[in-house]
Amino acid sequence: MMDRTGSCKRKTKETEISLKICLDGNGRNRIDTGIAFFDHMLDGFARHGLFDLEAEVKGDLDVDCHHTVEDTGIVLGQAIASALGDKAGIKRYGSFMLPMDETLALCAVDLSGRPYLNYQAEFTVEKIGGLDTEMVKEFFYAVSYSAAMNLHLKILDGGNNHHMAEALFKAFGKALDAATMEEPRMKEVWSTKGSL
Ligand SMILES: [Mn+2]
Repeated sequence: MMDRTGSCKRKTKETEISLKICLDGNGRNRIDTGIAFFDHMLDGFARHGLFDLEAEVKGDLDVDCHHTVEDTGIVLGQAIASALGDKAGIKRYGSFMLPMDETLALCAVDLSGRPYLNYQAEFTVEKIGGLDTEMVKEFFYAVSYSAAMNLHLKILDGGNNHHMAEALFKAFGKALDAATMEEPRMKEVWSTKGSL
């Protein structure tokens, strides 16, 4: 398989982002979004998905974290889509159930070309570090539409808000790793329609 790396740069009045992801990496990452807790989440995603990830994000954090987190999701989704190319010879579906102490998170992914987010997570605090908890959903929503993936995320059991957020990001990494993995028995695009 060719080098599955995707890069994306995006600049608006609100954010300036440069991001690169290699789907066949080993989890090495260099992430700076200006929000330490969000960096910690993206590190968990990359590390446990075995993706090499570089992300340099300069956002209008003096406003709040909204644009920074949402736009990072948009750019990450675009980079994933670009790394995947025509999606020939990959497993397409992936899912993972990730425990973190009292928390149990589920993530299921279909790299279907049809964006959809089903997100069920109830946080009980408004903020974790510098990250507004309502932005966790916005991040995954942005990834789902910009990568055109069907993404289901669910907290089946929770308690500690840090664990809940982290379990979602790690479960997403594991599920996406499974979905992007090569399937040697399948040479073409795995769809009855012939394209994804
Ligand atoms: Mn943590």
